[in-house]
Amino acid sequence: MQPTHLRINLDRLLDRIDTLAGIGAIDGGGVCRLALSEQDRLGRDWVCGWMRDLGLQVSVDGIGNVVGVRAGQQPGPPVMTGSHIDTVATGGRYDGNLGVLAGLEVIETLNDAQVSTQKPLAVGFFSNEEGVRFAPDMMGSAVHQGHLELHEMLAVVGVDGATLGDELKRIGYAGETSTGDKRADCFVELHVEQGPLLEAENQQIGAVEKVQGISWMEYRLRGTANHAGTTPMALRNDAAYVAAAIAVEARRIASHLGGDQVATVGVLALNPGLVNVIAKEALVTVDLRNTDDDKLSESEQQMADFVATTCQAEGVHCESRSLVRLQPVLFDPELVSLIEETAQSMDFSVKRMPSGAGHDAQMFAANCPTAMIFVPSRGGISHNVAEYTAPEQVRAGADVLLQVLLAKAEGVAIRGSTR
Ligand code: HGY
Ligand code: MN
Ligand code: MN
Repeated sequence: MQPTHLRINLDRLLDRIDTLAGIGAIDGGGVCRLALSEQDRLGRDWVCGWMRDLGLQVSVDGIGNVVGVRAGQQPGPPVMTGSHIDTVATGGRYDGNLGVLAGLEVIETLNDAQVSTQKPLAVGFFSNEEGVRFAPDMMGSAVHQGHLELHEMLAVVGVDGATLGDELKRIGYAGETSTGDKRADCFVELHVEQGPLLEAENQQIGAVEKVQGISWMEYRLRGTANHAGTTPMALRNDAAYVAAAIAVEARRIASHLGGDQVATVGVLALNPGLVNVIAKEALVTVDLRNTDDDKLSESEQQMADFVATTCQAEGVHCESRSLVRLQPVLFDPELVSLIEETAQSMDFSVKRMPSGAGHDAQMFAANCPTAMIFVPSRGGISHNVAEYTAPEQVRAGADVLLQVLLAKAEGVAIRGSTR
């Protein structure tokens, strides 16, 4: 009989969130814990310590994914939850971290209540979900689920010139466990929405049905450095002009396509970046996303055509490369319904919705039933130190996660247990 009355211990979960947020803490209450950095190592050490304290069997795989397993009464692939603990450089304390720590809270709640499960349970954190130091994003979970080759990812060179495999060894998380053998019965990830919908509609829980497609392009533009005062406009090869035009075109494409289309120029770096020197070089990234893959492809084509035409007209050389290209992903309808029904059974308001952000869960969706639980982000803010989710919203998400995992793992109270 599933102990449907069981609830998490909110204070314990909030304490862990605060403790982990202290590793890589930056002004404004945010976190900078870039993948495979010293802060990431410290964060990993803390979470692995908590996993071991909870009696989990901890394994580290070849790309540093860490999975803690709680044995079930039967062997077999675990019912899995988790997320990531790496952050963007200006990150918040909930993005990724909430999903991992809520998973640990579920384990501790079951331990306290002496509840066992038929199927094993597992909590994981996956390397380099953000992809801001080493592209692509969701790298660790993609390797874990067999979508990317381990040896290729170990050779990736980051924006700071470091090689991923070297950094993994340096922080002591180049593990022995094999990757790519798809070890999950199902996967449920709790995550902050990172957008405005739940708050705007005053909904407590999001039952996430899909993740939009993602395209990241990098353009390295090379013009001619020259004097800002003496060079006639017609004789310029101005890399900064092309870079700025790309940013304007990204906004035009999003407006023109409308619907779910979004477009972002996140990196725009000029060299030499001096007030009276026409830029010699520019580095530009373009992040395009859409829930509809045909529209996403159309936005990519429009951008590619624009870059080619503008570079030619300005006499600027362009080297472009794709950093990420992920199709939209649909989650498992039954699991989405279970999340929705579980939330409703707890009297939470719940909304079916897409995810605008990429998540580790999308890497599991092809291999096992997968879905996500969202909780609101205040003001829809994320990838920003002001990212915030209220304690009662954290509780709601973690309690829904607890009961969904219990249902999937067939949890039963041990006779005579206290709760
Ligand atoms: O880019 C994303 O959507 C995620 O934060 N990695
Ligand atoms: Mn995330
Ligand atoms: Mn993120």
